[in-house]
Amino acid sequence: MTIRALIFDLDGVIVDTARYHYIAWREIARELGFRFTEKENERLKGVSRMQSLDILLQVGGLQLTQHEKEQLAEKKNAHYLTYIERMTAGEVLPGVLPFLAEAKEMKLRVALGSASKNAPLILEKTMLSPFFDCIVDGNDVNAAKPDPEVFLKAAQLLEVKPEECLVFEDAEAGVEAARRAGMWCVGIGSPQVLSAANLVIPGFSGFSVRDILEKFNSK
Ligand code: B16
Ligand code: MG
Repeated sequence: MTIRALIFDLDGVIVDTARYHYIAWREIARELGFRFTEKENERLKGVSRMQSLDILLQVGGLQLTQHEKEQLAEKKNAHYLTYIERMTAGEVLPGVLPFLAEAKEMKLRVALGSASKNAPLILEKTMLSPFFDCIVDGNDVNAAKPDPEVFLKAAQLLEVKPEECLVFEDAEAGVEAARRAGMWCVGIGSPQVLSAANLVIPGFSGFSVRDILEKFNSK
């Protein structure tokens, strides 16, 4: 078995947009009249925009109509975009740039598999778009992670088999999606939380693509 493609999640793996999501959701909660804490925000990581809103409303004990929910999600996104528009290459997480450059040099296929509908804009602002052969994001899928759809679509576009793909994920639901897709998975974060991953590293700093692939190739 040989890994031919790398698929990266975005938020929490390549950049840390969670704090911008948090500021924007907290503002919506404030307008609705309740507090939304950073700890509660952890539940939104890797989850789609509408599912995030459902969790927020659950925290506030509120029930709204579909129309009201759509308006709130739009409002949150407009607020979130004011932060995203100002993002720069300096916000790419440590070690990511050399890792992507090495993958390119090794002629591996590289895809993004993210729940975010803003993924292309974030890659553009952080100057990472040229590293990706394809982007599969929240605009392209019907089922959110832990459903494997996002990663299976990426493999299809890259014309590789699932077992030739290595996924990098920071969220439990994302690790599950990768494993359900029949792919290998490196968790970025804590081994306790991401125990379903084949390997867990704290971040990309100090890790080369060659080091990581050695652990998977011909397994
Ligand atoms: P948007 P990922 C996810 O990104 C975030 O982790 C999650 O908090 C967010 O709700 C979701 O994207 C949708 O984002 O509102 O921009 O469409 O981790 O899958 O890259
Ligand atoms: Mg993530």
